[in-house]
Formats: sequence, C-alpha cells, structure tokens
Amino acid sequence: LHDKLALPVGTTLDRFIMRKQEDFPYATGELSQLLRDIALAAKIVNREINRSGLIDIAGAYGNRNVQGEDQQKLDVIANIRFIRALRNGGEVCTIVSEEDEDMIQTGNVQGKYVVAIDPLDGSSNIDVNVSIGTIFSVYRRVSPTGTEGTEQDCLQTGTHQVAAGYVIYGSSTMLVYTTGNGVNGFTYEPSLGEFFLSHPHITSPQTGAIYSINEGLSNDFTEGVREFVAYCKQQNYSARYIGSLVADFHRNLLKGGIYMYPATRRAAKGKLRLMYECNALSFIVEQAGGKASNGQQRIMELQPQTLHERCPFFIGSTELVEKAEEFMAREYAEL
Ligand code: P6P
Repeated sequence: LHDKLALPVGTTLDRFIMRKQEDFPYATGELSQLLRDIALAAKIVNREINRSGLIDIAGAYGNRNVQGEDQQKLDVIANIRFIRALRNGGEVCTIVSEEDEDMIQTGNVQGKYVVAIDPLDGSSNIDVNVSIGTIFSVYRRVSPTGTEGTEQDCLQTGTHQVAAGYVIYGSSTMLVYTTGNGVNGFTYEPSLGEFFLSHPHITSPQTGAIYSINEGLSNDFTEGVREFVAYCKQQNYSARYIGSLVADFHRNLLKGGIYMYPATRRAAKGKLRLMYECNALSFIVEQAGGKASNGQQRIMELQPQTLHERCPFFIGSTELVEKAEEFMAREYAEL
C-alpha cells in the first residue's frame, strides 16, 4: 500500500523519513534521528560554504575571519559540524572521519550506530568554486552497547551498511541517500531551511556514454585500464572529469556513465578510501541499479583491514563497469 501512496515530489525530508520509518514495524526511530542529524549538519555546512568566499573578503587582511580567529579550512569546519551534530544527536557511538587518523568516540556509549564520513571531499575545489560534497556511511555496531565503539564495529564490509548517502554542494545543494530500499534525492531550499523530495526513487541508466578518469595519469595506467579508456574513445563516449568525486558520481548516476580511479603503477590501491568514499557510493549505485567494483571484486564485499585504506574504484552503469572488468580480467590473465 505504501508504494501506492508513494510520497509526492515536494515532500519534506522530515516527513519522508517519518513515513519510511513506518515501513519498518520494529523501527524505534534511532536511524531516523541519525539521518535528521546529518541533514542538520549539511544545512550548516552549506551555509559555511556559501559564505566562505565572503569571509575571505571580509577577512582580507591575511586569513583571519570576522571573529579575528585564524580562518579554518572548510573541510576542518565541516568535520567539526558533522561530528558535533552526530554527538549531540546521541545515536552514534563512534565516527571514522577522513579528517581524523583515529576513531572518534562521541561518548554516546548507548549509541547503536557507527558512521564513516568524508565531511568535505574535494575541498581543494572550494577555492575555485567547483561543486564539492560530503559522503557518509552508517553501520549498526557489533559490540555491546554501554561501551565505546571498537575497530571491529568500523571495519565491517560494505554489505553491512544500514544507510549511505552524500550531500552535493553544487548549483543547488542536494542530499541523496539510501537505507536499502531505493535511492531518493532531496533538494535544499535555503530560504526555507528545508530539503524537499525532488528525485524520488532514482534509478541509474544500465549503460551510458560518459567516462570519468584523470587521463593525466595515463602513463601510469595498467594495460587493462589503458585499453578500456581506448575502448571508450572508440565508442565516442564523452570525457567528463570534474575532479570532485561527488560531482562526477552524481552526474553519472543520473545520466549514466562510469567513474574510475584505478590502481596505477605509482599508487597500487588507487587514491579513494574504502570506508567513507567507495562503500557509501557503492551502496547507493547498487540500490539505483548500477555496479561498483575494484576491477575484479564487488566493492561492498571487500573486507576492510584499516580505517583509511584505499581501493581501486570503478563505479556507475552496470554495463560499463562490466565492460571495464572484462578489460581488467585480460590484464590479470596476462599477469
Ligand atoms: P585527482 C578530490 O581530492 C578527490 O578525493 C575526489 O573528490 C576526486 O575525484 C579525486 O580526488 C581527484 O583526484 O588525482 O584526479 O586530482
């Protein structure tokens, strides 16, 4: 029945979360609260990002802001805001952040959830006004409540995610997330301070004609990658590389395409992080009908060994990822 009563475009995020919680008779509302906490931090970070240029102007003498404090980098500010929102929300016991080497204990020892987050990915793009993003992944803790979260709580395979999403701070700010029942996109209206359902039930095209890779690394590409990129050119695909993962991913999710950050001769496991970049986007793309692989294996089945480990990343339309895997398989066959 609920599907028949699919929520109309324009529903607020709060109402959407509440209605979706009703689909889970035993839900007790903690995950709903966690998602609201993330949305709150996203609104605050969105405001900081939009003001950042102005603060620089305002603090024109060196890098001091209007409060006379040293102007912090936006990724540091974003990290503080997301950690504070999750700590105050009470549902999260432990956080793995791209900005912090060690696990962050929130003090909420009764919290049932662990969050892995890249608070502001691609922050080098901020100064040149390129879209940037937050990426997050949510797990249920495996250790007993009443204690601090453990590494074991954090180092779960991506198949154990209970939610994942991203915020893209672009021409408009959007929150896109899944809890394992499809992917929905919400667009932020700053004048109202609300996210509104704008992209219900996102499904990604099964194939596409866009490939995203940093071809500046071509000299270090392995044979399989080089041959797949040549294949894309033979197919007259468009090359689109913003250099901001969330922006490249979001475009391919909606239009079809493949994003690649492969292993290279200089970076044996590529550049992107398994816990808070690859697993989160992999959960979303699979829920939208796409695919995510390290060239050989499903990203979400990789067993993390360390909090910040990297992995080669091929993600997007199923047919393109499978074609890339074919080329990678030839490479391994030769090894
Ligand atoms: P490269 C940004 O630094 C980032 O983490 C992703 O957002 C982006 O896709 C990638 O690195 C760009 O890396 O090596 O192509 O500049």
